[in-house]
Amino acid sequence: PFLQNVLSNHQFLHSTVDTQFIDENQNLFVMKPVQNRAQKLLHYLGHVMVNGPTTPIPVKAKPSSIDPVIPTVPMGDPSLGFRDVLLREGPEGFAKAVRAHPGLLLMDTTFRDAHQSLLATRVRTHDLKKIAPYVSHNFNNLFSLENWGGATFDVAMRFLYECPWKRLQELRTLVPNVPFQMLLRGANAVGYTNYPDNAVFKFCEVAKENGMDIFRVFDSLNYLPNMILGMEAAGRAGGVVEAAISYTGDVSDPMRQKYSLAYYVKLTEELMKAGTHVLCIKDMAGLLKPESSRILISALRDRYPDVPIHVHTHDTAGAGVAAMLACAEAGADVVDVAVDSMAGMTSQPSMGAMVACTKGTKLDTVVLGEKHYKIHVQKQKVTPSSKIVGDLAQFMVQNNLTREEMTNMKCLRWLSPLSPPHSPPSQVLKSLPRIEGRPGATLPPLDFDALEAGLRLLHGDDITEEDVMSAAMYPKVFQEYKEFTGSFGPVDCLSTRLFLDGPKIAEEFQVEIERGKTLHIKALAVGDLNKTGQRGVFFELNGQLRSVLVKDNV
Ligand code: 3PY
Ligand code: ZN
Repeated sequence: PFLQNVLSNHQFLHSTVDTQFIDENQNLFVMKPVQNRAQKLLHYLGHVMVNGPTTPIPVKAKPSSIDPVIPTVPMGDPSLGFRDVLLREGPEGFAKAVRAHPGLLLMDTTFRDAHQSLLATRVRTHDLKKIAPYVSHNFNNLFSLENWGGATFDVAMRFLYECPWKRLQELRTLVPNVPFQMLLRGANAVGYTNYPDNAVFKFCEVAKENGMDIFRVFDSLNYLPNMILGMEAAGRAGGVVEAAISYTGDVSDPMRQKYSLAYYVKLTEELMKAGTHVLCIKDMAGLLKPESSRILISALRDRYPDVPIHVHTHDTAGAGVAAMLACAEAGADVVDVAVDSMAGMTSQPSMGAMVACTKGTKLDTVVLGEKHYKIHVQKQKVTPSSKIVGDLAQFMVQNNLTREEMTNMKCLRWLSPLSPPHSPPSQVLKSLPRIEGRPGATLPPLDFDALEAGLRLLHGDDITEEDVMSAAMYPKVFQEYKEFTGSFGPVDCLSTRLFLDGPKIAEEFQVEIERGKTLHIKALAVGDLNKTGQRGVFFELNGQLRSVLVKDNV
């Protein structure tokens, strides 16, 4: 949807080109006049009005035309929370305070995993910011608010055209008292690939500087070297390190030997040696049942009486509340929940249910009175192996392979978490290069200065340290995000309905493009298709008539 010119052409920038290149690529030498932000936003709105959403959404339903009512918060600062303990006493003191807390603590996943699980990670900063003050004032007793990492980093740029770092900064200002928690994919940081070690270290450092507190570090195969790298990066940045064991199998079934209690105990021992502040059991597939919860958590509690235990699950099978209650009874300090309207199914168990089930018991969450979660009732599987499983299923369908044929290919046997592959079967890798050991260990360090210089050349001088990290994690996605916002302006200022659906004809609305600078816009008309396949879209902007020409792709 946006125009490229030579300044963002890889061949032009990175190789010698001659006049033939100019002859063959004349379109790259058409320089679009620089538009101001307001005109760019009109262009965006016109584009959506003509062509529909710029973000692939898997449902046909239109966003509601009724703006949600945002609950008010009292004047003044919110009450103190666990972040105040963390800032005062550091990660070790924080861990002690968590252990000393008498009731059950909760992590609210609504700002990350819940919408990653139910809404394809499409919740925008615009909306998170609106509810953030309420969360800060009323949910101040949470262990943490999970609001970053996992898929949110990528999706913010790729589909929502907004900066994930700005989300973190803005939420931090609005929620000063509740610790923020993120999901870090071990040595893969927030990506799907291997990064040089220094990129992972720098990523955690910048995340911490921008307001992140607790880093949940996992590796989908529990591959210890990758986990330890992520833990070191989070710890060196000054964050709370929460090493997470990905749980699979069923420890209550004596017939299942591979992921036995002994397996989890041994892995915990390694993570404790590596210096985790908090231990997490990450039941990403929702397999924990009350009995397996009791067996697993009481074994870990007995061995490690001082370390906080935090349990994460998904309510996929509907047993989430029962399992989390069993975990809490067996000695877990924290469990993950989501607000009721975003809970259940592949998301986390409901906060309201956990609060109600523990009320008046020794596990009382104390956190919330009923009045608070009234507001919320008004209305899968683990990365990257979830993607691998999906890709594998497609591969089997495309090649018409049966389960037996796949098993004979021994494709899956080398995926053994505690013993990294010796030599993956040739049927899988064929002639692809093999990496022995931890991939990051053999990658050359990332040259941040060179990366920054290249980005400045392409996008101008307002490139920040955070932008450099975004480009380090997702080079292509970052490039496309910059091109998109270069053409269409700060679309993160638009309400979600306008962002997805554009305005209705004759609708008047306001857009605050920066503090104190508000645009008054009225959508007037969409013109007929002209000979070149474009339509004029007409607006009133601050009382003046404006028009944009939009290519009709439909
Ligand atoms: C992610 O890595 O995004 C996950 O949510 C894994 O559970
Ligand atoms: Zn999860």
